[in-house]
Formats: sequence, C-alpha cells, structure tokens
Amino acid sequence: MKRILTFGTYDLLHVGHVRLLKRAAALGSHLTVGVSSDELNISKKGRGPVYSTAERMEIIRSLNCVDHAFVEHSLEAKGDYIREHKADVLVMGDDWEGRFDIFKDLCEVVYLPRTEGISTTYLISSISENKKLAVGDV
Ligand code: C2G
Repeated sequence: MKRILTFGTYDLLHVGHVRLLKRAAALGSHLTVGVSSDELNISKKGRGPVYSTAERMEIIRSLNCVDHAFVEHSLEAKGDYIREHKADVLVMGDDWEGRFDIFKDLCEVVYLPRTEGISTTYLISSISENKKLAVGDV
C-alpha cells in the first residue's frame, strides 16, 4: 500500500484542511504531513500564523487520518522530505498545480481540488471585523 505525503500550514484548522487530509489519506495506507514552520509561513504569506508551530503540530497529530507529522522548514527541501519519508505519492492542493511536477521522477504527484468558500485568511478577516461567520454550509 502507498505512503502519502502532503504539506501545509493548517492555521486555524477548518473543513477545507480536513477534507484535503482525508482525501489524501484515502489514496494510500499511511499519511505523513509536513507542517510549515512559523518562519516558513512568514516567508510564504508575509504574516505569522495565529497558532504556533507546536500548536499546529499538536492539532494535526490529533487527527485520525494522520499517521505522522513533522515540521517543514523549507519549500525547496521537498525532494529530501519525499526521500526521507519514503513517499510514494505527494499530494498538494490545486492552488499549487504544476509547482511540484519536478518531483515526478521521485514519486507520483497529485493535486486535489480545494474546498471553495473557506480559507484561513477569510476566517481571520471575519473574526477581526466581528462579522457573522457564515461558513456552516461550505
Ligand atoms: N486547502 C483546501 N481548501 C481550502 C483551503 C486549503 O483544500 N479551502 C488545502 C490546501 O490546498 C493545502 C492544505 O489544505 O493542500 C493546507 O492549506 P494551507 O495551510 O493553506 O497550506 P499552504 O500554506 O498553502 O502550505 O509546501 C507547501 C506548503 O507548505 C503548503
């Protein structure tokens, strides 16, 4: 059975994250998750996450569909992570479509569709503007 590897920040964990992780897990028998460090998140998104690396790791590790989690320190180290975790399949959301095709000589690379209508950025702005969080039907 296949070993799956996926990556993300998973800040303010929401159903978009959970659905992606469940669909990734369903592609094999073992799911490893690389959780972006606070520093990597700042370099990717220009802001720090709400939850710290340690908190995001604890949350991701608590999910039934996740077998193993580690801290991702660099986007450029994906090849090393694929080899280290013996991944057969790299799964990414389709917001990264094409970006990791260079690893197709190391493993299968699959992009899964994102869940529309929900994002950490949306949650942060909704909370900070004290708007009603109409995300129940995503
Ligand atoms: N996701 C989703 N639907 C959403 C939001 C996110 O399917 N509405 C998916 C993303 O496509 C990604 C995962 O959930 O696969 C984690 O999302 P982020 O935390 O936003 O991940 P990101 O910061 O893009 O980190 O090495 C690559 C990066 O670490 C990916």
